[in-house]
Amino acid sequence: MGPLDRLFEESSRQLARRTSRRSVLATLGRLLTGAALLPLLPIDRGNRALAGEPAPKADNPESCEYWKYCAIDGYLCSCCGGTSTACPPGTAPSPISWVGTCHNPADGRDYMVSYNDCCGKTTCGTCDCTRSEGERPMYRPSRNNDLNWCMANADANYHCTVSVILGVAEK
Ligand code: ABN
Repeated sequence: MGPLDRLFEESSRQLARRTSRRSVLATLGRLLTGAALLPLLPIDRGNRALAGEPAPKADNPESCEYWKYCAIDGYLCSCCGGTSTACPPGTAPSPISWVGTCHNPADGRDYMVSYNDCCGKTTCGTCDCTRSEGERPMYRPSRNNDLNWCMANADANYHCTVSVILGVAEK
C-alpha cells in the first residue's frame, strides 16, 4: 500500500472513530427538516414593482395564463392594441360570445366571463391563447369554442378576443 493510501485509510478510520451512527443520522435529519421548512418561510414580495420584476403570469393580462382567460380561444386583444376588456381601435366587439367560469386566485372567487371577438380587421396574430376550459369536441358544436364570433357582425373579419366579467359566483 502506498503512502497516499495509508494516509486516506488512517484519516477514514479516525473519522469513523470520532463519528457515531446516531450523530450522522441526527445531522441528516436536521438537514432534511431545514430543506423541507425553507419554502414555508415568509417572503416579502411587496417591492416587486420597484425591483422591476415582471408580474406573475396569473396577474398579467398579456399572458395566456392570466386568470380571466381560462376558457378563451383566440388572440389576446391586450397584445393587439386593446386591453383585456376593450377592442383595439378600428374594431368592434361581437354581440355573440362564448362564456366561461374562471377562478380568481387573488380573491378566491369564481367569475362568469364573456369572451367576445373584436371584428373588422384581419387577424392580429400576436399572443395566440387557447385554454378552452370546459369546451367539448367539435362534434358537439354548441359546446365548442373554436368559432368566429364575428359571424354576426357587418365585417366578419376576426382580429382578437376580449374577456369581460359578467358576474361573480355567490359564496
Ligand atoms: N373566437 C376566436 C376564433 C376566431 C376565428 C376562428 C376560431 C376562433
